[in-house]
Amino acid sequence: MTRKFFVGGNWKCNGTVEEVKKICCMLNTGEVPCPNHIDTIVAPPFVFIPLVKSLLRSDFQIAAQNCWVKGGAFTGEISAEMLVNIHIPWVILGHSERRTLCGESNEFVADKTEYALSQGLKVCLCVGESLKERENHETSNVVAKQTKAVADKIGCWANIVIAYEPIWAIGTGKVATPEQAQEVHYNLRKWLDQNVSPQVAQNTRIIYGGSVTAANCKEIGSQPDVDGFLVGGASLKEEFITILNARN
Ligand code: G2H
Repeated sequence: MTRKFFVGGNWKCNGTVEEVKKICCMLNTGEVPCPNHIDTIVAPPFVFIPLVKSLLRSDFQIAAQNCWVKGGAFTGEISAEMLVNIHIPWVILGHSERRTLCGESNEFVADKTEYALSQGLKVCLCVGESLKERENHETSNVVAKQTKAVADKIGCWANIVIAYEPIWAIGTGKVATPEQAQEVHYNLRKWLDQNVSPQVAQNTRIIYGGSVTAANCKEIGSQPDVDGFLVGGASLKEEFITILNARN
């Protein structure tokens, strides 16, 4: 089967009301592939989600950049239930900025993934190695370990997209070569084949993230195991439209 192309725009901690309005206008007027050929998600900061939801055309789906598990005494957090309650279909979990800055462990990311899925959210699960781990030839092991933590807790992969984001390529302008991306995606798919099931390996979309731009998206996106992108900096700019058209 062919896996549907998937592109996410992760706005991270950026924007003002005025800027959000401009980005939505840019997206609404952009020429993008029809939703039969692409799934597009846009992940604004929490406070702008209602605004984006009210402005954006319906073929762009909205994602949160994170969520907690069950609601309760967790000051400053947003629960999976709250996202469901305001009809947000997607959440990004395990982004390396949260793993690094907020100390999120593989197990915690797996707990959140399990819980988000149980509430009906779809999850864009981020994995990826540091520069030191790559230099020590640990990339495949690190990515497999991060994925295994989730595989140990969930039974169904239909609502998961895996984003491979090498930490050394995030926001650095230092992008993985198409060969490097393909190698990790291939190995991760092989891991899924051997440790989850051939069907899950075949069907699960594995997207690449880390300094994706209009200039590099076509070449990376043409690799057989690269099913799309998670885009940070470039998703705030006009070039995001070019990235959405990377397969055209
Ligand atoms: C990686 C990516 C988006 P950028 O974090 O998830 O960001 O494209 O800015 O490297």
